[in-house]
Amino acid sequence: MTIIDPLTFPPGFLWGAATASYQIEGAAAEDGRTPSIWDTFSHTPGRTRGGDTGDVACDHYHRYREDVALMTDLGLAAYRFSVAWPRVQPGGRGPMNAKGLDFYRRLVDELLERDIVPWVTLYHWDLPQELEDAGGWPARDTAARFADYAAAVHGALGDRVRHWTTFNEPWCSAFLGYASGVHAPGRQHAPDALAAMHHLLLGHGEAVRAIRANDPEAQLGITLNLYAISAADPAKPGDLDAVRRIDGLANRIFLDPVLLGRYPEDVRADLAGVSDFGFVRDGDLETIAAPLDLLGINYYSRHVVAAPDPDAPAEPYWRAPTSWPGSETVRFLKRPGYSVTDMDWEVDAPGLTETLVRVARDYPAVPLYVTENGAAYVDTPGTDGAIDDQERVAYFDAHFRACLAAIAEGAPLKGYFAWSLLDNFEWAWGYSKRFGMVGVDYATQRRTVKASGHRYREVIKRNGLAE
Ligand code: IFM
Repeated sequence: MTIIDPLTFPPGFLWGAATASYQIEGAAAEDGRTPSIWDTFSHTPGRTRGGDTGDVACDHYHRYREDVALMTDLGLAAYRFSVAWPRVQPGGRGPMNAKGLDFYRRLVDELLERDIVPWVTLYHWDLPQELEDAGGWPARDTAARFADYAAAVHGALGDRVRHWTTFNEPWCSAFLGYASGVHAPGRQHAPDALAAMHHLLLGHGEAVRAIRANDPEAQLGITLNLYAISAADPAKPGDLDAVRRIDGLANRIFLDPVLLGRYPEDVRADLAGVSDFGFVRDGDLETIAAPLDLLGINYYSRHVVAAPDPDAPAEPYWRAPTSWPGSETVRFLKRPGYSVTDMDWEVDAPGLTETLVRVARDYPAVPLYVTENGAAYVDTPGTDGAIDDQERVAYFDAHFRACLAAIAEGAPLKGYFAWSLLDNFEWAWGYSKRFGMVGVDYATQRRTVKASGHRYREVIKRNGLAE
């Protein structure tokens, strides 16, 4: 009888770390790169904490060799990074920029030389500004532009890159970008946010189709930011309805079209006052539901929600209410006794198990990868420069256990990517939030592996936990 050690991951489990172009690359105006919506947004006074921009970030564009060496030092088997669209196709249409593509060619070569699997995300939020000026994601044409760009990047790198993610967290691009406006391009128009959502998904489906036509063996997927959602009081029907609404708007509105080929009817009904979904054309959902080889799940926290209660006004919550068109009345609650990260997100590792098991249960079978998971904490280097980030060590440890529990329950989880390899530009929060397993001193660009990075190396080496 085979005894499966409950602390060991299945053989071949893929251990990696993730980053994104605008958050680390810098070199914002080099070698032909043109502005993205995040350049414009971050250079607009008042949009980011302290006016921070990604102009320099971690200077990864120039230091990628050093960073890949760090990956080897950590023992990473895979590295998930994104391609900056305006670097490789300035303006978002027309000819490709050889110098921009060369950067990613060099990066991929460096990874392969070190036996690290390159995993490309085609879109992690840096839409070329010219495409935003032409209507952005609320405009249908942007989906076609994305598919062209995706096919061209695949054409350049597809001989060496086998794993492709079309979009990272389209919820953020649509709802934070076009509804609450806390992300680029900073628009606040709920109907446009829904049109953006649909066109992001359409772009996904069209890109999958285009890449598949040229490369039937490519591993193709999308990454969604999914949440565990629970009721403040499961005995209250109003709270349960709040769960249904937020699960609909956070999870099912993306999972259902991608994996089932339809938008959830109840969510469409919740959104009836916002949009008639007139942007959906015949055949779109078939395109969006193109068969996938994998699903990426980014998990950070749980939402605890309740029905409206005029006598118990909710704490202000940064994602509510404007990021949730159709759910303005739902209260997002903090639970006493739960620790929070520096993002003020509750730490809830069992929510990761719940999320993985739920996707495996409710949707057609597809290999799952945690493509992001991690935590921001305030790191204070010791006098010797060491960064002893024990809170992050504990966060990761709890989430590794959550992955093991999901696998034990039958979820087809094949890999895990820590967010993030490096401290980086945390969008509207600028450099004030640190997510890295490797610390970055932005004044000197010195990298320091934190205690969490050292622990990750041990976990990868053991393919599991010691105790
Ligand atoms: O930094 C982001 C990343 O770009 C997308 N997922 C969530 C991370 C932490 O907020």
